[in-house]
Amino acid sequence: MKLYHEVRGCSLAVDIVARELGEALAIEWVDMRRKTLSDGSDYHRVNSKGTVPLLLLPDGNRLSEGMVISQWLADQHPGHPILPPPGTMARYRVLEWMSFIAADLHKGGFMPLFKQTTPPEYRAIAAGYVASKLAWLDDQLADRTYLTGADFSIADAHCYTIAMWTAVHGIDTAGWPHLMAYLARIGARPSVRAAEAAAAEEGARQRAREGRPIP
Ligand SMILES: N[C@@H](CCC(=O)N[C@@H](CS)C(=O)NCC(=O)O)C(=O)O
Repeated sequence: MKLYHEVRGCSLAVDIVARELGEALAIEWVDMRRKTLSDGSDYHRVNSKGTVPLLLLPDGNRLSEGMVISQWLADQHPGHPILPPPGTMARYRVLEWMSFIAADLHKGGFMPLFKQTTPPEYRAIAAGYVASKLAWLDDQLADRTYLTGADFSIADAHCYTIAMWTAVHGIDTAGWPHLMAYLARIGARPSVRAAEAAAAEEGARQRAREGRPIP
């Protein structure tokens, strides 16, 4: 299986989930500024939406949308604690978190901060929105190890990936101690360290190729 991935992209969550499950994915890095693959071809020919993640399945199907890809991967491993069985309330709780992270935190909150075209007045509104969501998240994390309790789930991979964008945007998390502890806990998982190392290596390769200094 092949994962179409971006350095610092939300596709990191899928890579983490795959590594948790012991699924060896081939990674194809997408240049999202140019929307091209390493051979220079147009990424839209793989995903007409032009977004990552996308997973190329063994039967040739292409699956997009991170929260769906992570569910598909987990469902290849029935009984794995990363996603409770279909039909159970525990599974709906995981999906409830996934929706919040994808819609509110990612698209509603961080996306305007990434866009160069966001007017400064709206940037301030988006930053306030992110802060309010993270403050709520911090509160939720006061009494639990992972989002839905004792087990690391696909929602944690997703939440970690998006919440770590605070570092990209210089958002100070010191006022949210439960969130900080949660991110440190997840960041220490071997799956996360490996997925982040792969992205960092690719980031360094890209910067070297483009003649940019490696920070
Ligand atoms: N709804 C999609 C959104 C994915 C998404 O926005 N990915 C970003 C990277 S984090 C992207 O590909 N952005 C490029 C673009 O929107 O053109 C999902 O949740 O998988």
